[in-house]
Amino acid sequence: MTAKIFKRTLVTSALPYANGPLHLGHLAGVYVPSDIYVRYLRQRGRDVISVCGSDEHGVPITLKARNEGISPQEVVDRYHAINKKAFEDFGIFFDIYSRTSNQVHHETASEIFKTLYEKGVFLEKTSEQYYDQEAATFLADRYISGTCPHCGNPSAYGDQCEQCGTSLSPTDLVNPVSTISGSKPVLKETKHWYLPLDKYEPWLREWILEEHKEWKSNVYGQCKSWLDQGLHPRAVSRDLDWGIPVPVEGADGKVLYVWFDAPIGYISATKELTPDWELYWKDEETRMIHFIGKDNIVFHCIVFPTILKAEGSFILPDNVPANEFLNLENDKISTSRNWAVWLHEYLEDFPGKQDVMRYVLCANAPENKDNDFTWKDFQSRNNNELVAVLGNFVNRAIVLTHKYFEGRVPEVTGLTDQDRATLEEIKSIALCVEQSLEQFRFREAIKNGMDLARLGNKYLADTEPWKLINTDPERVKTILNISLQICANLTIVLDPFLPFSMKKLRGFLQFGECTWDQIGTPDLLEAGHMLGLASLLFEKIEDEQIQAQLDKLHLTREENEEAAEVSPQKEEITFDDFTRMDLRVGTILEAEKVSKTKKLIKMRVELGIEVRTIVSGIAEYYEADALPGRKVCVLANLAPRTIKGIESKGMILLSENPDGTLHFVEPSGEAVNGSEIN
Ligand code: B3M
Ligand code: ZN
Repeated sequence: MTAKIFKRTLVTSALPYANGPLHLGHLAGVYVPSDIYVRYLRQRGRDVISVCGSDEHGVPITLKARNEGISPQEVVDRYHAINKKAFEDFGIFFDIYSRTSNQVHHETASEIFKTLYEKGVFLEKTSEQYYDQEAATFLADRYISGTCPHCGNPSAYGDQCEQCGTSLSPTDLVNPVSTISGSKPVLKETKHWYLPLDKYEPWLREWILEEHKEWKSNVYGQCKSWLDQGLHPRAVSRDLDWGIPVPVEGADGKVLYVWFDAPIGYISATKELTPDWELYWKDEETRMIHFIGKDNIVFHCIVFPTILKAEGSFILPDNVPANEFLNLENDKISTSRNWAVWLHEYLEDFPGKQDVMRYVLCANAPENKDNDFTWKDFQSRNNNELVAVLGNFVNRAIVLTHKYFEGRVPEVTGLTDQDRATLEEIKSIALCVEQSLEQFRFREAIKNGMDLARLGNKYLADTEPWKLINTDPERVKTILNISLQICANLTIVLDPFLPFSMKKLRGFLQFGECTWDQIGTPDLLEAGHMLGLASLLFEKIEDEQIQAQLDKLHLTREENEEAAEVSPQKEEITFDDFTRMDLRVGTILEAEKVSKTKKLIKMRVELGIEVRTIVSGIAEYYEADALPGRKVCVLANLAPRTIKGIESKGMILLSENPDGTLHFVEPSGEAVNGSEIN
């Protein structure tokens, strides 16, 4: 592969659906890497723009609106604002954060659809789809639920079973139900436009499998597997009332499929940003890079490129560095189960610590396989790496300079071999960072970047200026000069990763912004330059703070489990089945713990008809002594069972509390022994 030289770069980051807030998984997979990459290119002085925005169409938005009883527009207005702010707060920089409900986007997407339509690219097909007669609407896949034919999950969706992960089509479901009205949907004919991906398959094979062998293996592999399975025409319109109307005759009530219009959102955003947008979209010397998560690979590598190719005037992505997923404390991140760390909540709990999270997410990015975020790892990376390595080095260099030289950068009085080697090392570290970033290896890049701080720490530990100051102050001047040069270089090398902290560090050093080319140049900080005052660059994170986060998650888990434990209704029974049960009021006469058991209490219960022995597993909830005299409900005609050698005749009814403890179902105070319960 000959490396092509590009004049400019267009970076796109997946447009998040404006139907909910952003969490750590979003940042780790897409936005931290894209932001690092863009900041790095800028520092190198490259012509680069970065576009993103809200994806405001599609069923996820309409579902949210329906759930909350508000309009789709209200949903997208709310989350567009929230998500835009979350990105800003985390220092995720975009030249534009647009939205697909904008006029310019509607026009752009319509135009592209029309161009393809007029070129005769689409197939028009009539097919049968589920229709909800009560709600008078066709049902998007997500609006149909039913039993999964593979695993029997009774609440699978028309597009996917979340229990076994199989992707489904609505007609696969057993007993489909409309989630809008609860009624049984009927099949009805409807016309749609299809993108004939199959026709583009030979071209896609050549373009991806031959010309882009350099793509990340997870991306290349997924594309290859799609292509090997064979592509099929894909509908690019939907029967829905939210979205961009299909811009041709006879398409009433139909909108563009969200995955047709959303990637075009990158084009619309660029248009909105600059009148020169065509330079970024139509010039072969532009390099386009899509940052996405793995669930978006097929759309960015196969569907969107096919649309662009069919249109004919646009460039194609040069690389699609998709990441895998981030899990949270060994469990899949899930919005519906609230198993997530929300960006805004993180910043409330850790104000000013954006860089810590950026660092951890990058160092632990799910680059080639799914990865796990844990709060323990977060704490130890902060304490052992950011505080102990980076913060510690910077602090020592600056504090010692204040102490020995009144805060002025001392001059170099002569270089030893170690000094020279250390200075040389700065450039080679930067080169490693560069190479990793150019190959989208962000984990490796941040590790390499931190090597510069490790270099500084080692240099100080080896040279021990605090010992030399009394015997050889001239030598100390050189040592601190070199240490401060390392600090200055850090502000450049780590800036793409830790923009907030490097800004702070520049403040400590009274040092301006530099370009990547300046890394390793002599005397970045000139002798005599006055430093500013330093405070701590990073603070230790205490066990209690981590415990609080874990507690919060555990509370969520407990709540989920409780919700999940409301067990589904059992199989239907007849009235006769019910009347076969002899339920009666009784009074406990005696009670004693069954020896050598933890849970069992043996009771004598007056049932009106007779006195019964009943054994029940309630010792964790009741003291035997407190039981005589209590009224209980008893299933009297349950077949006798022998428990720990005691024959138990009947069962006392208990109800379960949310915490799992059991309590007597109590009859009213006036009920007498033997009264029937119906
Ligand atoms: N909104 C899906 C997602 O957030 C979608 C990405 C669009 S990128 C053009 O996963
Ligand atoms: Zn299933």
